[in-house]
Amino acid sequence: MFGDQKVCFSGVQPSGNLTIGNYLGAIRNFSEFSELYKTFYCVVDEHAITVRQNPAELRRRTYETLALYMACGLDPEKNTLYVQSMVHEHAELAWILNCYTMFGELSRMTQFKDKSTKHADNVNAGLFTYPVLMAADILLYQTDVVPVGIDQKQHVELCRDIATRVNQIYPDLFTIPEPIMPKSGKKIMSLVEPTKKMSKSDENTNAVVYILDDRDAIIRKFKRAVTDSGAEVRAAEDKPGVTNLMTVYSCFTGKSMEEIEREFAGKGYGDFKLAVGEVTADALAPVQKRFAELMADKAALEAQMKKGAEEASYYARRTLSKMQKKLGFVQIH
Ligand code: ATP
Ligand code: LTN
Repeated sequence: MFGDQKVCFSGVQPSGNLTIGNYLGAIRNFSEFSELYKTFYCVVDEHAITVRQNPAELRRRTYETLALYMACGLDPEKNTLYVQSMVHEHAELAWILNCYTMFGELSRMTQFKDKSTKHADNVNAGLFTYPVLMAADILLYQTDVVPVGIDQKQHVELCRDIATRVNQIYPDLFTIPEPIMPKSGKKIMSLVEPTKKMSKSDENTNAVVYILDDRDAIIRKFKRAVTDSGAEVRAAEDKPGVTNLMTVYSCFTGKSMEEIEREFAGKGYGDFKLAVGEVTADALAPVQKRFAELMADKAALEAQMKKGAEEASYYARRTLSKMQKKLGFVQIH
């Protein structure tokens, strides 16, 4: 809460081309909070450098992620859209919160375990303290709700633990946030290994449908998607491939799993996969069109970054300075 207004915060890393997992699990759901909440949506470039990035690509993707926020329906007049590194309070609060986070807690984070296995040559301290920076992002804005996919739930829970610990020493300093996940789409799976999360950093581009993929690529990837033995379009635990495609179809059409089963009864996987590709391409076409228009005006995106950072700083500064004062840091105005 800031004053009497509830706050919603979320972030996406500019660490690769955004996927339909990012879209269905997170970004698509952001706009539903715009009316009732004060909303902050951040492009978290400081999180992205926990794995090596090419600077030119990181810069380009930062513009693209901001443009995608807007192309997915976030109006910059109703939402604060900005880039994390342009608001220095994030890194400053993260340092302070590091001193209130336990080594053991961070060691238990599954994302750290996964990423340190995947990037075994670069298990840097930033990868380890990544969730602390994320806690700083959230707590700086006295956030009530954090819309995320299920893979981020553990990080939001750690953020709650950190905030509770700080509040025990300095009462009411932070609002305790709640993770919010969509009913359907909180974990879209890889098209090649449907027991693994679809991830924008997957090297196999056939496993991933990107928001910006063209119609042919989308249809081709779904046609090639790994399905299970049998030929029935039916959701089941032992049919992760088909179940995942049904989830995507359900997210884009609003139909329930039962309705989908009925619709494709007696039809083979081929017809079904084509239908999933078509609804996905149809849903993404307007986002792609708007994205292209926004990317054509770099100056407008930069003006938006500047405005967003100024808005965010106003709130971030208030929380940071409250924390610093409690800690005993000298403040001279
Ligand atoms: P990376 O592969 O680089 O770790 P990522 O694809 O997991 O990245 P993030 O920037 O870490 O993407 O995530 C942005 C948001 O998208 C988060 O809220 C995350 O939970 C959500 N998300 C990411 N992948 C999926 C997925 N496959 N299904 C549902 N939600 C997802
Ligand atoms: N860790 C998140 C991105 C992220 C985030 C946040 C999400 C950084 N800071 C604050 C919600 C709130 C991820 O998706 N990997």
